[in-house]
Amino acid sequence: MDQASEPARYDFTTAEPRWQAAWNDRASFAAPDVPPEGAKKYYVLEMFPYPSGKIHMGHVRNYTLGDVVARYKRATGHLVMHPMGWDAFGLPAENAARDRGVHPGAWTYNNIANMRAELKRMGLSLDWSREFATCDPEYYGQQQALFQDLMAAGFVERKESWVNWDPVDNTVLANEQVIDGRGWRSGAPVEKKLLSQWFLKITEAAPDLLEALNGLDRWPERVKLMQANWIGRSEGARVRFELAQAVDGVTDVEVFTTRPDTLFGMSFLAVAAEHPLAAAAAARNPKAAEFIAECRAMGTSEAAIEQAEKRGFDTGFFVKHPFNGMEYPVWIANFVLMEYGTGAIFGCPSGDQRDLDFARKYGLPVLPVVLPPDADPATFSIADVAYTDDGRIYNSGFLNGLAVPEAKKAAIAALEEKRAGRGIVNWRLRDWGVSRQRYWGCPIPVIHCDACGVVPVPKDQLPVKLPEDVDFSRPGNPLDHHPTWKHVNCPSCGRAAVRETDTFDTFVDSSWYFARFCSPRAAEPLTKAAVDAWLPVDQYIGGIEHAILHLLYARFFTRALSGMGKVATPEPFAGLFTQGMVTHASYRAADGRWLYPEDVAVDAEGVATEKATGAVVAIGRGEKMSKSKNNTVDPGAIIDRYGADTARWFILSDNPPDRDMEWSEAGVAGAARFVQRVWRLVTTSLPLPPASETPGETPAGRKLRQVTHRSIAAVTTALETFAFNVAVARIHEFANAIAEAPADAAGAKLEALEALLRLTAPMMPHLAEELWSALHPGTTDLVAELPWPEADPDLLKADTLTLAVQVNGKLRANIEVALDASEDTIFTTALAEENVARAIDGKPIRKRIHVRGRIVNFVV
Ligand code: ANZ
Ligand code: ZN
Repeated sequence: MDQASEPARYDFTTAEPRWQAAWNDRASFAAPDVPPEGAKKYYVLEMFPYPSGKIHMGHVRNYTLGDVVARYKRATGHLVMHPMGWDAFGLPAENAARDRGVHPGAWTYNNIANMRAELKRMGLSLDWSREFATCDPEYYGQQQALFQDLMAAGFVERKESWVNWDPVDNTVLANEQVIDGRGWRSGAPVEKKLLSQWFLKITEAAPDLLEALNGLDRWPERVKLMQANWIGRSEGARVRFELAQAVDGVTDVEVFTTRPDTLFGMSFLAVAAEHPLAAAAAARNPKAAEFIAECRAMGTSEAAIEQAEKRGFDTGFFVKHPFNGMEYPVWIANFVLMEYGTGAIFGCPSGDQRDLDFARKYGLPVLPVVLPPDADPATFSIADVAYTDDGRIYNSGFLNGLAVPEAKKAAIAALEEKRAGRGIVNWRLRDWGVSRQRYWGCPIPVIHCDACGVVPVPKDQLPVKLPEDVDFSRPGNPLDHHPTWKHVNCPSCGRAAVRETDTFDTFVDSSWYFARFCSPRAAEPLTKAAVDAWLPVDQYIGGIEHAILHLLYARFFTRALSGMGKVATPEPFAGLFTQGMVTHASYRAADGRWLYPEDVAVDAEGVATEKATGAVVAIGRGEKMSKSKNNTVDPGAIIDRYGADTARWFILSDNPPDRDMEWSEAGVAGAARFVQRVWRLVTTSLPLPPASETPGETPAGRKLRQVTHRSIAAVTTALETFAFNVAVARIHEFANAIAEAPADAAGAKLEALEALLRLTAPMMPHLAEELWSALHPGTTDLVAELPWPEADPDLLKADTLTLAVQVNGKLRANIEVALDASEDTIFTTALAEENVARAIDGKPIRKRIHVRGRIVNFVV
C-alpha cells in the first residue's frame, strides 16, 4: 500500500503530550489553598504511591478511577482538589542501600522522578503544585511538630513492648522480616525482646472510632465491618480466681472471658508466657523456664500465634472456682496473649476449639455445659469439635435451664455479688506502637537526658534531619551507630544527652498527608482555613489492603487533631471506594517455569504453546500480576504502544471498578480500535453543516437528539455511581448510533458529537481535546474546563404514550401508541384490544371521543 492510500490515523504520540502541555500551561487543575466564598469544593484523592521505581497496572487503575471522578466533578461545577505525592519512607530503600550501596534518599528520589514522569504521561488532572514526598524534610519536620503537639495534648505515651529480635544481627525485625520464625537475613531463630517505645493512644479512641463508622454512609460495608472487627468490642467479664496457695505473695489471677455462662465447664486456667505467674513457675522449675523461652521464639504476630500448635506447661499451681469451690490446675499456654484482656483465661474445652485441642492433647476433662436445641442431655457429648452456638445451659448449678444470653447475665450478677468479678467491655484494639529501629523514616523528635528525662526538641530546631553519611554495612540501626548524630546537648539543662534514634512507623506519615495537601507549603503542619475548607476528602480511592490499618490510623489522627481544635471534621474520608485488582493470564511450562506472554503463542482454540519449544503451556486465568509469575504488564510500554487514553479506556471498560479486572492484549487492542473509530467518526464528519436552529425538526434528527440526551443521562448516572464500565458501554452505543444516523439527521450531528466528546473526556481526555479542537478550529476552549452536558428532560421522555380506553365510560384497556400517532391509528389500535371488542360486543359505535394524551372512549 502506498503512503497516500493509507487511511489517516489518530496520532496519540504527538497529541497526548500536546494536550498535557496545554492543561499545564493553563494550570487547568490548580486549586487554591482556601476556596473562594461560595465555591462547591470537591476533594478527590487516591492513596498515594510508594515510590518503588515503576508504576504498575494497579496504579494505572487507581489513578484512572480518581481522574474520572476529578474530571467529572470539575465539569459539574465543583472546585476540585486532586493532589499527588509520595509515601516515601520505608524498608525497601534501606534494603536497596544494603544490597546495592545506593543511598536510600538517592534511590527514593530517583524512583520518584521515574514514576512522576510515568504518571504525567497518563494525563491525570492533578494539581502537581501540591506534590510532596514524606521523606522531604519540609514534610517530616512538620510531622515532628505535629507529634509534639500530640504529645502535649496527651495522645502519646512511652511504654515497654515486645519486639522481634534477631540475636545474630542484633537488630529489631519488622513482622514481615520474620520468616518461619527466623530472621530473614541471619536465619537465626527470632526472639522476643522488651523495648521502651513510643505509642499513640488509639485505644482511648476505640469507642468513638467504632461508633462513628455508622455515620460513614459512603464507605463500603465490607470495610466498615473489617474496621469494626479490628477494633473488636466484646462484652464479657473479668473473673478473679483465688490461688489455692499464694505464690510469691500473689493471691489471685484475673481472667477475661466473653463466656461467663460456661464457667461450670472449666477444666483449667491458662496464662501467657509473659504473665507473672509464668515467671513464678519458671523461678521454681527450669522446665517451665525452658517452655517460656520456646514461646518467646515464636513470632509476635497474632497470625503466628494462631497457626502454631497449641502447647502448654503445667505450673503445679491451682486456683479455686468462684462458684463450685473446686480446684483447677494453672497452665502456661502458648496461645494466650499477654496483650489481650488480662493475659489469662479459664479454659472451657466444650465451648472453645482452642481449649478443646489443648484439653485433648494434655488429657484434661471436657464437660459440656451448653446443650444444643434438640439435643438429648443424656447422650450429647463433645468429640473433636467444640460447641460454640446458643442453647440451654446444663451441668451448671444455678445456671441450669437458662439460655446463653440470660446465663451470661446471671453469671455476672453472681460474680459481682461474690466480689469475684464484674461485667466489662473489652477492646481488641491495641495502642499504636510507632517506634521503628531504622534509618529511612521520620526521626522521632525527642532527646533523652539523664537529668531531665525525655525532652522534646524545641520547635525552632525542627526538622530533626536524617544524617546523610550513614553506614549500612553493619547490622542494626545506622542512626544508632552513627558516630556523632545522636550526641547532642539537652535543650533544657544543656548537659550531654542523646537523641532518640528510633524513627516513626511509616503509617504515621500517611495518617495526615491528606490534610497537609490542603496547604503543602505552610510553615506550620496545617492551616486551619485550608483544612476546614477542604476536609473531609470527598472521595478517597485505594486498595482494600489498606481497609484496616491505614484508614484506622488516619481516622484516629484526624479525630485527635479535631479534638485539639486543629481540624473541624473528626473524619478524614467522607467517601471511600476500594478498587479491585488487575489480573493477567499466566503461563507455566510443564517443568514449572513461568513464561513471559511474549514467549507464548495462543491459538484460536485457546491452547498455549511455548514459542521456543512448541510444548503446551498451562494457562492461569485471572491471576494477580506479580513479578514471580512473569505476568506483569508494564504501563510504560502500553502507553508507548497504544497511548494513555487507550490504557485508561480499557482499564475502565472491563468490569465494575470494585471487582478484579483481567488485563488482556485483545482487550487493549479493542480499546485502541475504539479510539481510532471515534477519531474517524468525528474527522470524517467534517466539515459539518451548521447546526440547525431546530436540530430535531426531521424525524431522524429528533431521534439522534434523543439518543444524545439519553446517553448524557445514562453516562451521568453511571459516573455518579462508579459504574464506569457502564459509562463506557453507553458511549460505545452512542458512537454507533451517531455513525449510523441517516443523512437527514445532520442538523443534530454537531450536538451529538460534542456530547460524545464531553462524555468521553473524563476517561479519554486527550482524544476529547484533539477532536474538540477539530470540531471548533481556532477555539481556545479546553474540554477539561467545559461544563458537563445536561440532558434535556423533554428528549428523555418516551416516544410512546399510554392511553386509557373506555367503553361507555368504563375502563377496558390501556394502549401504547406512538407520540405522533394519528387519531385514526389510535382508534384502530383501541378497537383491536380484545377487552374493548368484547365490551362493544358488535354494537354500533355512537360516538368516539379522544382526549389527546389521556383517554379514548367509545359510546355504544
Ligand atoms: C472462656 C471461654 C469459654 C471463652 C468459651 C470462649 C468460649 P474475643 O471475643 O475475641 O474477645 N481469651 C481471653 N483473653 C485471651 C488472651 N489473652 N489470649 C487468648 N485468648 C484469650 O475473645 C474472648 C475469649 O478469648 C475469651 O472468652 C477467652 O476465652 C479468650 F466457651 O473465656 B473465653
Ligand atoms: Zn537535661
